[in-house]
Amino acid sequence: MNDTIAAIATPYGSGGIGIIRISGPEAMDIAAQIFSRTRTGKAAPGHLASHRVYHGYVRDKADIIDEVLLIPMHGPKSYTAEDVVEIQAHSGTIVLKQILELLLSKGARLSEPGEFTKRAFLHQRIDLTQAEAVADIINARSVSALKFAASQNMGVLKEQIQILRDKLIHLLSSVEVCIDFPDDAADLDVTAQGAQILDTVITQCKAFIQQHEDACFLKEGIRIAICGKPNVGKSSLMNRLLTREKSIVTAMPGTTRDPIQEAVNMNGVPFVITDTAGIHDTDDLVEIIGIERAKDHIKDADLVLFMMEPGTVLSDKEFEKMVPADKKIILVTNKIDLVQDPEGKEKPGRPPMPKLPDACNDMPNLQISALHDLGIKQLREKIVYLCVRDLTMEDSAVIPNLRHKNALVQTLGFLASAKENIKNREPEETLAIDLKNSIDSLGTITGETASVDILDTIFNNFCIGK
Ligand SMILES: Nc1nc2c(ncn2[C@@H]2O[C@H](COP(=O)(O)OP(=O)(O)O)[C@@H](O)[C@H]2O)c(=O)[nH]1
Ligand SMILES: [Mg+2]
Repeated sequence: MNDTIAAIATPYGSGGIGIIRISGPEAMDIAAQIFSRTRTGKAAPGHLASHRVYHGYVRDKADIIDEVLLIPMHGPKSYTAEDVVEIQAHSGTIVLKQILELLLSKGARLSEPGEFTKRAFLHQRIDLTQAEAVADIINARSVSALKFAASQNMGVLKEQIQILRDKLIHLLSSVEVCIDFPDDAADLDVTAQGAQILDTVITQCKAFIQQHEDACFLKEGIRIAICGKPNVGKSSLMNRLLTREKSIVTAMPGTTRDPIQEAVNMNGVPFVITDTAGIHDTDDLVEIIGIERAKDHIKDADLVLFMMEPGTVLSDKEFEKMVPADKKIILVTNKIDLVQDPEGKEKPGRPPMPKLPDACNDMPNLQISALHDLGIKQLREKIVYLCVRDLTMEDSAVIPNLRHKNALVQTLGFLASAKENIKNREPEETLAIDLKNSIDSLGTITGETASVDILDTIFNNFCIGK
């Protein structure tokens, strides 16, 4: 962290403004070397006051590269907690590159991915959960994902983990008193007090894990698989839900072979929808593979849309073969236009409604026409309702990510062992080891005890300039 880094912080391409960011001990000096207040080259002010906006020009000797705004921020009141300068230039690939190259020629180093945020973490301006939230905010694909990322960025998860960690640290210090001064500690009932603290921390860790299980799909997307026999209109429905033509629709059965997957937002909730090959008996090798893949997607899905058309007849066995028993299912009868006219009057000579096994009686059952856009809005509402109705999240709720969850599971292991030790009246030294391990394990979440590997994995996923 002894050198000064620079990078283009805004996306490549043309735009209104492009920002170049410099951070490190030489940031002010380097910026002053390329900046002048006037066209003719009146030098930069000797001292760049913090948090002010300077208008001027970036110059390479006599050549003016661009007219810019320059914003110096003295550490620690900056993103990285170091001296930072942001240069707002016109956004074009060439102009930004030229300014960056000029900065590099004056002694700055091109930053690595996520290095600005990593410096903020290493200077303890933010913890690891907040750093991860920065990436989550950038990558958020839905309102809900953004909401949770933003609250994590404000330090909500960090604070809650710290509370648990502090409880354990407090307990550990009492245990250590008992170890060091066994005579004086007779009055200190560490075991009773310890068991109670352990229970509180265990309950909270479990609640966090549950929150991950319940709600991580709000970050990653609820998985929906559309399945059914060939030609019932699965691809047509996929396109309707996406509101664009993604899946190929033809009157020929067996058109969709590879599963087609796409992310979509419904009512601010992210979904990942998969259109699958129609399931039926076939000799076509490609179709057989497609059907196997379809079954995998159905198995993994959080919700299955089981599609039929008028005239479909399904036996118990057939239905079971297509959808595993424990799935959340919405039955969707498509091509309702063949049965009713737009006013809901039955058409003469209409095909009969699908005949389904008794097991389907209690499942939600909707009638749509993917071709004529009938009942799609109701289907969307039903999908969102079924998937998120149980989810009453407070605004300050946190959703631990997979890394946090794994650390919590590991912590629970140490805490369970600590409880056993208390129960079996093992020596205090053993309890102290379990407590230390659980404290360290919680510390990997906030970064207090995270290894270099963990840090690298997290920050390498950032873009350059962040
Ligand atoms: N009448 C009618 N035809 C439809 C409807 N939805 C789809 N189709 C037609 O049914 C055929 C099969 O559709 P497709 O989406 O490829 O079915 P998939 O094989 O299940 O993916 C195509 O000719 C579609 O135009 C509908 O709501 N009404
Ligand atoms: Mg299809």
